[in-house]
Amino acid sequence: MPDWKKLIAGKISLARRGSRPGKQNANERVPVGQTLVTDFPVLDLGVRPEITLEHWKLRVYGLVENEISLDWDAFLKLPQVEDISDFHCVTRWSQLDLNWEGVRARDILALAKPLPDVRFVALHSYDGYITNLSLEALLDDDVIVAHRVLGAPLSRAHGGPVRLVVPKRYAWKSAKWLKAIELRADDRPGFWEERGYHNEADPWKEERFSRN
Ligand SMILES: Nc1nc2c(c(=O)[nH]1)N[C@H]1C(S)=C(S)[C@@H](COP(=O)(O)O)O[C@H]1N2
Ligand SMILES: [Mo]
Repeated sequence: MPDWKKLIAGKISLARRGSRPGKQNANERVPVGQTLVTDFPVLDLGVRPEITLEHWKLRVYGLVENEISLDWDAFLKLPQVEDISDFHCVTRWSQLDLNWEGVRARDILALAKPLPDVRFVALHSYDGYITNLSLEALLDDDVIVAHRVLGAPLSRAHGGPVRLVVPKRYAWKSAKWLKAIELRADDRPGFWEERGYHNEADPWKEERFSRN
């Protein structure tokens, strides 16, 4: 088992650390307080579930007319897109130009026919992780349910076989090992949101913490 207390404290202290002058704004695509990296770090709670393609399923449930559970073949038959976007982690690294391949989250949602009172979503992962988004944020056209990046199948470390990618939010909203999308009328904080991280998480507004 990971040492949760140590992990959580470590992450929060990294995110709280003052930004580094000099390195800031060297590139207008890098939000304030972030430093560019090119090695695509791996970050998570340390539980990296192994899900075979045979057993993998993605469920969409909650306030929907038509609950769905996609298996691997059904998922690959959906319209596939490639989207190049930047990835910003609250622990202050950013990686530019990741070319994600997969299915737009909005296309998957449409299959489930969301009811009119849906305003929020909860993303559930195979490692037990949960994060939340507004419906609006999930429907953005750069939000991808991804199974490939950098020209190769998504590795288990980066959330394979399938993860969510939400480029306009800090990376903790990009749920790895995605298992289910729950459509809700009310918002409910996820793992990090319950521990003081900002509910919206827009890196361009430096929405790191919900309070200072
Ligand atoms: N299921 C799951 N998704 C997760 C996490 C996690 O612990 N579990 N960590 C989040 C955090 S805090 C970050 S910064 C990114 C890191 O993604 P990467 O490891 O591909 O860089 O994944 C996010 N998605
Ligand atoms: Mo993170």
